[in-house]
Amino acid sequence: MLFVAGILLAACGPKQGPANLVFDQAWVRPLPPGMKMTAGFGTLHNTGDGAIVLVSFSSPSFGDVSLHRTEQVDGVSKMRAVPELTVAAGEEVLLEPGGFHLMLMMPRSEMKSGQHVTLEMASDDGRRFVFEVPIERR
Ligand SMILES: [Cu+2]
Repeated sequence: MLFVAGILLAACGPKQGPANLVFDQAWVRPLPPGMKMTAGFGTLHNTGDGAIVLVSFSSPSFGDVSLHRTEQVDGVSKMRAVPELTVAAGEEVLLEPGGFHLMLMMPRSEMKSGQHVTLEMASDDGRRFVFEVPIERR
């Protein structure tokens, strides 16, 4: 619990500025047995009055985190890396199965339902946003 409290304090620290990005209803899918990757979803909501351009994604629980988008190409589902994501002021961007998702690779431990994952996002102007996201089967 101390660990979690420390993260929350860091997220509210003076260097961070106002936390204008909310990750609503966020969840991470439990790691399928034997799999080395999973995905995170939720609704990114920019509550501020300027656009947020997300350019970097990371997590202490995974060696590699990136933003992907699943697209249908000639009836075949393909994933593409998305280098940056702009969330306009007041707007929402949905991360959901079959669309945008956070690709979580190289897990550092078993990821089971009921645990939490810390996800970090950084914008092009250097702001960092930190979220505690539950691992849930949905
Ligand atoms: Cu993906």
